[in-house]
This record gives sequence, C-alpha cells and structure tokens, in this order.
Amino acid sequence: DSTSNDASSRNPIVIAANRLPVMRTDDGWAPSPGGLVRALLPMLRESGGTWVGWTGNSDDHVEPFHVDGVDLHPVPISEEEIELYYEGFSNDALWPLYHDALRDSTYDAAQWEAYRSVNERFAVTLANIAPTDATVWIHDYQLQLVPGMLREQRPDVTIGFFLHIPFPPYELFSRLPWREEIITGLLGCDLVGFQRPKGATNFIACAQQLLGVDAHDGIIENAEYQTRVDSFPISIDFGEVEEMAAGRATRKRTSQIRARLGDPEVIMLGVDRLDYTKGIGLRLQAFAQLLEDGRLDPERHVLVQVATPTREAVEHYKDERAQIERLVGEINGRFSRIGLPVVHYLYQTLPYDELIALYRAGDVMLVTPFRDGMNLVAKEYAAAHIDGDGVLVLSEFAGAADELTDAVLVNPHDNEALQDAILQAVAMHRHERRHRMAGLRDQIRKSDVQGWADRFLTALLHAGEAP
Ligand code: ADQ
Repeated sequence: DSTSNDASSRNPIVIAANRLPVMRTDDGWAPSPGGLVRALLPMLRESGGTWVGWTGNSDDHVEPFHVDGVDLHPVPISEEEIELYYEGFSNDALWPLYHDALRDSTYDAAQWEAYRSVNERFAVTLANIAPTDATVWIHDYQLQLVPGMLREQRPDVTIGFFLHIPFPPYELFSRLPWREEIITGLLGCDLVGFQRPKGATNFIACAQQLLGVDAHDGIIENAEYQTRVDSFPISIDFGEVEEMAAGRATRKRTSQIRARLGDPEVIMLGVDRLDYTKGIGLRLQAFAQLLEDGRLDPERHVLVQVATPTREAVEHYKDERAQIERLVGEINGRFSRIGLPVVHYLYQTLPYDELIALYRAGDVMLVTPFRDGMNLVAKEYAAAHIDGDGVLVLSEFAGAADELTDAVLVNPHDNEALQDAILQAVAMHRHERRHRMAGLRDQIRKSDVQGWADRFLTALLHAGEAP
C-alpha cells in the first residue's frame, strides 16, 4: 500500500485503548465495525504489533490471542472498576468536563483511585510486552495517565497519545481536583494529538498554567525530552462507505426505506449515540416548533432519528433517554397521522449497511452536537451520497466543522438559528445542494482515516527522534 509510511514498517507498533478492537461472535472473535479499527488493524499486522485493551466483559480472564493476524493482549478490568474507572471517572467526570456539559461537579476520590489503578495496569502491561524501541500509541480519555507511567518504566519506547474528544480550556479543566496528575500523565508523551487546533492550544495553556512548563511552537520542554502537541482531525474510510453506498442491495434498501416512510418530499435524519452532548433534544424541539408554526408540513417532511444505546448504567444517560422519548411521543401525538408518524425513532444499534442505506435515503442530515471531538456521522453521510445530492446541517461545535465548511453551519444552542438552518436546508436549491455536496465529498476523500493514521505515526516517529 503506497500510502503506508515507513513509520509502520520500522518499529513494531503497540496500541492501547480501553477496548480491544474485537467483538465476541458465536465462534470466537471478529474485528469490531468502524473505520478506526479498519485503519489500524492492517498497520498492526504489517508492523507485527499488538493491541492492548479490555475485552468488554468483566468476567473474562482471557489469555493473549490473535485475530486476523494481529496479537491482542487483554487487560482484565473488574466489575467494580468498570463502575468506578469507566462509568464513574471516565464517563461521569471527564466526559462532561471535556464537553463543557457541566452539571453539578461530582469528583469522587474512589473513582479517581480506580482510574489511576486501571491506568497503572495498562502501563505495566505495555512495559512488559513492548519490544525494545517500540512505538506505543495510546488512545483516549480513559488512559491519560498511561504515557507518564510508561515512560518511567520504559524510557526507550516512543509514546504517542490521541484524544478522540475535545480538550477543554483552562477555565474548565482547572475544576478537576487531579488536574496536575492528568497533565503530567500526558506529558509522558513524545507526541500528543488532538482533533482540533483548539484542543492543542488548550492543552499547552493548561500545562503552562498548572505546571509552569516552557512551551514554544507546539513543543513543550520537559527535563530530558520534548513533547510535541498538534492536531490530527480523524476521518472515515471514504472508499469503503462509497462502495457500500453504491451496491445494489443498498440502492434497493434505500428506495424501500423511502416508500416505507410514505415517500415524503424531504426525509430528515439524525444518527447519534444517545448522549446528552449530541443535541438530540434541541433538534427535536426545533423540528416541533417548525411543525407548530406551519413552516414544516407533516405530510411532506419527516424526521428519522436513530439513537444508539450507550452507557446505559450512567444516570445522566437514563435521564437523557427519558427526555428524548417523551419529546418524540409528544411530537408524534400532536402531528402524526394513522400509519404515518412524523418522527421515526429507533433506539437501536443498526448494522452498518442499514445505516448507509439510511444515509442515502436522508435528504437533510442533522448533526447538531453541543460539543463533539470530530463527529464521524457527518463524514459518513457525505461519503454515502454518491448521488451528489443531500444537505448536511452541522454544528459549529463539532470538530468536523473546521473541515466541512460546505455544510450549513449552525450554533445549536441558538434555537432560532437551528430552525433557520433546518429550513434553509429543506428549501435549498438543487444547484446549491450539489455544489456544497461536491465540496464536502472532495474534502473527506482527500483526508480519510488512513491518511490520519499515517500522519499521526509519521509525526510520532519524528517527534521521538533527537531534536
Ligand atoms: P462518538 O461520540 O461515538 O465518537 P461519532 O464520531 O459520530 O461519535 O462516531 C459514531 C460511530 O458510530 C459512527 O461511525 C457511526 O457510524 C456509528 N453509529 C452511530 N449510530 C449507530 C447505529 N445506530 N448503529 C450502528 N452504528 C452506529 C468519539 C467522539 C467523536 C469522534 C470519534 C472518533 O465523540 O467526536 O469523531 O470518537 O474519534
């Protein structure tokens, strides 16, 4: 593969993420769906690397195993730790803080202790299995202490970290009682990558303010090494989505979906994990208001909202689900006709090919998070629109807004603006729709997930070299 850089062939790569990139099937394990796994697995296979992570099941005590020619090294996490480290500290303390979705601050020392100890277990595992001079790539907010812990044990390895979610400004981050520890953990890296340039500058500012480090040109000076800080916007496997969208089965399914929905003039679509950062509620309210004012017509305009079940054990997620389901009920009660609901709501994880068929059926895609690291749904929607038509309404607060400037960009906190954006998308002239969609597709085609992984690993390789 001509795009694979020499980074992948020089040193073995070891990846660490909360989850292993596999799911259980009837007869063993299969790679998890998703572009990230598809981009990273071939790289590991070529470099003879290993992926370190949790199986997803607390009762598992699985020995290292192989899937598709890649070594997988399970890290056991107990049920209690999942409650404290994962649901608690990662998803109830860090997630809202990093997405400026602040509620009452609940920072709990027992959760922090579990976070620290699971991070330590990852670091020890990595230290034990990483070959001499290996490249270690650590992923996401669950593992921010691992780089520092690993460097202490293994100064020979080159350490990179990529944060998939936003990194907050100092004013928010400094609420965290363990703020210095987190920054110190990340400063164990040779390279720290963020989705947006703003994440990188926020991180540098926090390191300066909290630890008084010396920083210049995206480089932080530590006692004996440097940490490079930069942005690497993640993407999707454009070719694969396009190919799936072009298949006969997808085309058939797309027309079937349109027919089932009663062949409306405009199908609006939302696809999100059911997360309070995704702005599903405000989107539904804007839609309801437009119906109420007669600016949308339930006979001509329908909304399909797919909400994927996620983090169901966390209280805020239960509340969010209840709110959304009440809203859907209210809107349908008021505006639907027999056999023709105006909101079609699915609380389900769909197979990827069904999702692609839905994207193709969607005339207007509504991606309106309050805050989002990147948002891959926005990119998948455009990649699936091989017909060159369709409009993306996209929140300015999604990382994707930096690149996808041909979307209808909107501030989702401003309900009037959101309503206007929806109407603008619905009424957009065909010529403008096609022009914008071509721009979106060009942008995503030229920076896909393979390019993202190559850029990160190349930068990591050079970051690890002596200055
Ligand atoms: P997420 O918050 O999960 O990811 P997103 O980037 O939109 O958000 O990715 C969701 C993925 O799940 C998409 O690839 C989508 O196809 C899939 N998906 C969603 N609903 C589904 C359903 N019902 N059935 C099947 N598949 C479904 C985090 C960050 C993002 C960042 C990514 C990657 O929050 O900001 O873009 O990581 O870095």
